Order: sequence, then structure tokens, then C-alpha cells
Amino acid sequence: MRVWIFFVLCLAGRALAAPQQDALPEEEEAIEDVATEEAVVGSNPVQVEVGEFDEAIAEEEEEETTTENPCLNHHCKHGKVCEVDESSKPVCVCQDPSTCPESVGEFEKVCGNDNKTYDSSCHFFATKCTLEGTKKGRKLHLDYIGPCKYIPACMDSELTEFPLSMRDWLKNVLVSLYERDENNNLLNEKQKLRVKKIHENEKRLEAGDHPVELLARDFEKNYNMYIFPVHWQFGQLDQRPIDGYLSRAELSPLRAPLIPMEHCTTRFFEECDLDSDKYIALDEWAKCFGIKDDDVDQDMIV
Ligand SMILES: [Ca+2]
Ligand SMILES: [Ca+2]
Repeated sequence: MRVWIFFVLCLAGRALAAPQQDALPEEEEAIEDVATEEAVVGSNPVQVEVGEFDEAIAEEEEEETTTENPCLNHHCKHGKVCEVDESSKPVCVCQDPSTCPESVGEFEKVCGNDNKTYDSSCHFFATKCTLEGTKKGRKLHLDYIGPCKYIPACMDSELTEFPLSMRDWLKNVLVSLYERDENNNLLNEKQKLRVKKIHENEKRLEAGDHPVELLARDFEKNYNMYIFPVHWQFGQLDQRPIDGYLSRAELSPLRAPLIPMEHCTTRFFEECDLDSDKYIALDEWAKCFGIKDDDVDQDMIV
């Protein structure tokens, strides 16, 4: 349970602006080949926290004209660097992993789904780029943040506990954002009104290290307080593109830092995808968190 609190403290402490994210060029890429601009400034604390590691967006390579260095404003997706070709045009080529900055600590390491530890996300994406076009390259994705480690199997009983702490955490993140949101506009007006109600509800369970029984009881008693936080997180993740579905890449900012701390993360999100189409739709997401069908409301995501 403590890890959730730790997570709240880490994440809720970020001051953020609205995200500007490009649409994915194609869905295939959304699933298999993803990268992102460095630390996208987003309204989602989770996204910003993990921006560097996010396997999310294959960024459009922008055309930019400049009389100086053609690469100056030419952005390449993660794993690529800009070079000037013979006709003085900027082109994105795979970065040589050995040119990545040396990692300064364990926290920079990432674990790929090939169960290999990479020194940093730079090393990971550069390596992935060199495998572009191959089956191996398509299958390779960043699994979680931190060195690869043994992650115990998630038991059924543990899986049922997972959404209890996650829901509570989401609610606490929102309340923290609200409390800190004097001028920062971390939440829009509509969101503020919704969170205000939660914040002012005296029945609200304060953030803390609660036993699962208490969390379960609270969810039953104060169910309404949890509806918006669950919708809110979905909206924060559903950005690339905003289509009512979460791709694995969109889920990555939440999933990747959580896996090493909560061993049920992978199984939980896998099982959220009820129709196994590799996307989590809003109704699947809501169901995962125990929100009733009648309370799923697309309009709540704004
Ligand atoms: Ca989406
Ligand atoms: Ca699905």
C-alpha cells in the first residue's frame, strides 16, 4: 500500500500545463513502435513523471526550413537523431546506442519485454530503432522502468485488491491536484467543480495506508466519489489519439512505472481488455475499476 502513497506524493507534486500531442501516424505503430518527445508537458502527472520513458508517440517528423543547421528544428522520434543528407535535407536516422548519455543510476534503467535491462530509455529506443522493420523490432517494447527483475505472479486474490488501492490513489491524486491548484490550472473549471465535491465531502477517506477491507467498504459506501477519478485518468491517458480507446502505448505512462512496484499491474491491465482487441475502451476501463455500466459517461472526460 505504501507504494501508492509514495506514487501520489511523487506525482501530485508536479505543476503542469495542457498536453500537446501529435496523433499517431497509424494504429499499428501505436501498438508496436512507439516513442515520444522528451518529457511532454501534460496535465497528467503520471505522463510527465515518466515522459522520458514513455513508449508512447511516434512523433511526426516535422519539416522545418532554416538557413542555418537544417537539423536545428527538426525533431526525430525517440531512438533517432537528425542528420543532414547530401542534398542538405534533415533526415532522421537511428541513433547509435553508444552515443546515448551514460546513465547515472539504476533509476534510469529500463526493462524491455525481451527481459533485457537497458541503461536508459535512450539506449532502449536506439536499440529498437536498429531493429526497425524486423519482427523482433516490432515486438520489442519498453515494459517497465527500472532494471529487469523478478516479478512474482499475481494471484487471483491479489488481483481483486489491485483496483481498490488504485481507485483510492486516483481519488487522492485528484484531491491533491485540487488542493494545490490555486493558480496552476492543473484542472479545468469543470474538473475542479467535480473534485470540489469530493474534497468537501466529509465522508471522504483521507489519504493514508488503509487496509484493503477499509478500502472495499469505502468504495461501497462512497461509490459516487470514485466515478469521476476513474474517468479522469482515462481521459488523461487517452491522448494519442483521443478516440475513447487506450492503446498499450497510451497506457504505458501509467503502467511502466507501476509494474516494478505492484506485481499485479500487467495482469490487471491485460484483463481489462475484455474483448482482447489490444485496446482498453472506456467501458472496459470503467468495469475494471468497478464502475457500473450506467455510470460510464463519455462526457465526464473533458
Ligand atoms: Ca486513444
Ligand atoms: Ca478492448
